[in-house]
Amino acid sequence: MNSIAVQSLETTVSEVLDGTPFIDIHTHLFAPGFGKIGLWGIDELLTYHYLEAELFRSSSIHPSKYWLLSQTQRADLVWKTLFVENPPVSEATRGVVAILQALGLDSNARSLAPVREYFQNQKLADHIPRVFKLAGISEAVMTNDPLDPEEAAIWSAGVDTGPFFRAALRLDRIINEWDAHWSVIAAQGYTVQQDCGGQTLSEIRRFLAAWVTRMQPVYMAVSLPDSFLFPVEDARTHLIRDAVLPTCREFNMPMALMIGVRRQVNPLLKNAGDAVGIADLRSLENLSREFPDNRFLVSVLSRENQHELCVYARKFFNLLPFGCWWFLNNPSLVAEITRMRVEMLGMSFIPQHSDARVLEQVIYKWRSSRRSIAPVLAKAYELLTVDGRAVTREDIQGDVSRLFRTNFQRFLENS
Ligand code: FIX
Ligand code: ZN
Repeated sequence: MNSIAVQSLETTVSEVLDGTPFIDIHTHLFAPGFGKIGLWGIDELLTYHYLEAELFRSSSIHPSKYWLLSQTQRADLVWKTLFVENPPVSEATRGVVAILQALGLDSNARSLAPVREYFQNQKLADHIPRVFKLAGISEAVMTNDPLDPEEAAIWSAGVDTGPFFRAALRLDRIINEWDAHWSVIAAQGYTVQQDCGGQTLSEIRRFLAAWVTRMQPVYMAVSLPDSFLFPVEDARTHLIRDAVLPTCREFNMPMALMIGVRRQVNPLLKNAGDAVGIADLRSLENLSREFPDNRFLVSVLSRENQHELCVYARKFFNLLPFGCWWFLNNPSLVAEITRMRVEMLGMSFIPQHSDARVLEQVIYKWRSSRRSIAPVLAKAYELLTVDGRAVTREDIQGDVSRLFRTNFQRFLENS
């Protein structure tokens, strides 16, 4: 048995992480067939809401003035403020530098002209596999909203998601904004009512089944506020309990719950205007216990909720924690959360997803996650070795494949 010496563990772990293509289980990317709703290229990278949030802290421009600029002008201002006038040390700004370096561009350049020229010369059909290879991912799960008029039209017209993308049926508008959207569903010929009465719930099951057939999603998903409680006497509880979860069971698919976002605490910042809050995870306890035949992929946004999530995962095997979502996707927190999960759950979780909104972001988000997770796994193997059990490369490969591929695949298949 070729056991790994303690001093070689981190190198071996890094090699195995780099050599294993991951499945990116949650992104906001789109297959080429979706046209311009799929974002890529330097102007999209620079006007990413993470960078816009940082821009408003380092520039005197008021958001209302910023939104009046063209996207090119906005990108120029972000570049000037966060990359030229200030060193790009934050996770999100450094990410852009890492992308330029990975694509062989001059990441020290101060002018955007050569970078824009590079992207203008890219063909998406060649660019996507190159970017996925650089990111070390084999496929990405999209976020697909059946009530987004532009996207829905593309699905209705028929679209091939291709080899690199899988669909996920995202239900925020239905579950969180029922009062604003029930009439849109009614207009599509479903007998639904605002009060969820009558045939509403069976009609929503029919609506969901139609979209499952059309999209072939790998899971259904919803983001939920920090104030989310289940069960309570509201439309959200009815829709989840009597429409979404039964349909998930019917099609044998998990439901992803992303809990803890406070939407639009500062609407002036648009996508950058969302925040985080500590959620009462007893809702998760109730869901996991009351629906043992449903499977829940769960990510929580608040740092303070991470430990509880691990404890609930130890109580309910139909609950699979995933990712260091959004404001947690920073090296210090990825290391902290991953260490806690290894200590409490072994390898029975999914450490990360990219949440990429712009194609090339998968490059830095996965480079950064690999860099943060390698020492955490190596430390776990070091402690195991010191405590008397030798670790082999096969052990490490098995665990890494499990963390970034088979835990997800098996949870989808309920196997
Ligand atoms: O709800 C979500 O899927 C969030 O990831 C997004 O709303 C958020 O804007 C984001 O891009 C986070 O990284
Ligand atoms: Zn997301």
